[in-house]
Formats: sequence, C-alpha cells, structure tokens
Amino acid sequence: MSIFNLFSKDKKENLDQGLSKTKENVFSKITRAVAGKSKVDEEVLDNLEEVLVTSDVGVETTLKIIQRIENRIAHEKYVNTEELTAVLREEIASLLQDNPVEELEDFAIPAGKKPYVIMVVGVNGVGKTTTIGKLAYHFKKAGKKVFLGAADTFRAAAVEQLTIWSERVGTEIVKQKMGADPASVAYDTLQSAVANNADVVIVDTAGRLHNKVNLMNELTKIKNVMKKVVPDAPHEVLLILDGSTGQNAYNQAKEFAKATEITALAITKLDGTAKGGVVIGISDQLHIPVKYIGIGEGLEDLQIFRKKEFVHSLFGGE
Ligand SMILES: Nc1nc2c(ncn2[C@@H]2O[C@H](COP(=O)(O)OP(=O)(O)O)[C@@H](O)[C@H]2O)c(=O)[nH]1
Ligand SMILES: [Mg+2]
Repeated sequence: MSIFNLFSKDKKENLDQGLSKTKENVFSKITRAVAGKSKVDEEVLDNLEEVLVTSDVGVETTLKIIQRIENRIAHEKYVNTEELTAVLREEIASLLQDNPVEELEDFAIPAGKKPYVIMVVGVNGVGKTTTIGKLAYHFKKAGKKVFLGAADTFRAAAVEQLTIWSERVGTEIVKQKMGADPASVAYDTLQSAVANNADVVIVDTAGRLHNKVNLMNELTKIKNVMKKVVPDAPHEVLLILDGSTGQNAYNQAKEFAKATEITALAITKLDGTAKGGVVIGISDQLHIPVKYIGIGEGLEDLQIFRKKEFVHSLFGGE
C-alpha cells in the first residue's frame, strides 16, 4: 500500500499547510545551495550543511545527514543536484525514530491497557493543555471514553482552560481547587476513570522547570499515586515541546528526560514557525519517538507523526 493511502488527502493538505513556513525556508535555502550546480560536490554539501543547521536541525544531526549523503555519493559515484531532495528525504526518514503508533489506526489504544493512562508534562506555555484537548477530541472521535485530570493546580487558569476543553470535546474532567495536591488530583482521576470504565485517561501537570529537584519529586509522586490505582500506569509520559522555540525545545527535552522517564514527544506550534527542522534533530538525538505534532490551534490540528509524510511535506517531491 502506498503511504498516501494510509494518509487521507485532507490530512496531507493540513500537514503541508502547517509546515509551509519551514518548507519555504528549507526549499529556498536548498535552491540557493545548489544554484548553478549539476552535481552534488563538496561545495554543495558545505552549503547543505549550513541549510540544515540554520533550519534548526541541529549540528550533530546535520553532520550525520551529511555523512550519509557523502557515503551515498561514494557508493553511487555521482548524485545529481536534482536528486538531492529525494536523497535527503530518504536519508532523513531512515535516521528518524520509528513512531510505534504510526502503523496503527488513528488514535488507537494499545490492547490490554484499560484505562490507558497518559501523563502530560512540559514547561508552561508549550501547549500541554491544548494538546490534551486535541487528544481527547481524537480519542473520543475514535469511540473511546476519555477522562481528563486537571493536575496542573498551580494556576487557576490552567484548571479553567482544561474544563473548557472538556466541555468543548464532551469528556469527563476530574478537578480540585487551585493549589490542591497534583498527586491527589491524579489519584481521584484514575479512580473515577476505573469506576466509570474509561478507555483513556489524560492527566495535565504543571511544568516548573526552574527547579529540577522539585519537578522530579512532583512527577515521581504523581506516577506513584497512579500506580496505586492502575499498577502499570502511566502507560505513556508525553513530553510536549514548543517547536517554534527551535533549539530551546531540544534543551528542554534533555532537561525533562533527566527529571523523569519520557516515553513519547509531541512537538507543537509547527504551523507558526520556520524552525520545523527541530523535529528531525530532536527525534534523532533523544531516541524518544515523536508521536504527535501540533500544526494549529484547532481540534483537528494534531497529527500522528509519520516520518515519511513529514519529510515529504518538508522537502516535497514524489
Ligand atoms: N499555532 C499554534 N498554537 C498552539 C499550538 N498548540 C498550542 N498552541 C497555543 O499555545 C498557547 C499555550 O498553550 P497551552 O495549551 O495553554 O500551554 P500549556 O501552558 O503548556 O498548557 C495557547 O495560546 C495555544 O492556543 C499549535 O500547535 N499551534
Ligand atoms: Mg496548561
């Protein structure tokens, strides 16, 4: 089956649209990098290296990609500049981490885990609550019963915001008052979810990265309390990163990975930025799969990350 059969046209259009700023940036730079050249030589590779670094792919990942293309040139003797984007697509896609849910039906839940518990972490403003709203929408659309837990009790607005999403999507929400113990909210949420036979639980948290020890303690406490209700929870610790912050998103990911075990990433706000190349570097460097990407503020603007479609959207071509 062709990859496009797995991916409806609407979604592809959405993705192309969402990534348009990065795409224009990368495209115009590559066009300049190969201007007047018919073959990929040292000079083209030097220019390409600069293109990738300045597109937020990151230095280490860029060097890996260049190395792969060099190997390929050595092997194939000659690579035409017209073939360069195709070669880039192939090499980058093979470099990226596999997303375990890529092959599943959209927003399916791994078998035997009911409720499937997702703990969402990340610093303030990256798009945690919005992503939870979108996820809830997609899971509900896929026929799942969803419970949200408002464990970001640090700011009153955070609980209100999640409540608005739950109303919009039509899902249950478990909350306490502002300032309540996040672990207690997580406990209540899981208990309610189990009692009500929910399929998916998504727990929001506060991300105060400025104190790593506190953050680590708080996240550990929430996890431990979850295990009292659902022994193998959380099944997923989803770190949300704001793609528009480029290399800073990468640094945040490294910090969070030190504070708690992250099992999946969602990279948001790719629609508003030319820094979408950061997805490539993060996926390569962190060895944590990018599971979702956010490409807008609407309910539909969250997609399962499919690496081939992603590089296709970015570099174009057939
Ligand atoms: N353009 C765009 N904006 C987003 C996306 N995801 C989140 N946002 C916006 O980012 C802001 C912060 O989001 P929020 O969910 O409150 O972040 P939180 O503090 O991590 O919970 C809000 O204005 C969201 O609408 C996205 O994929 N694209
Ligand atoms: Mg929030």
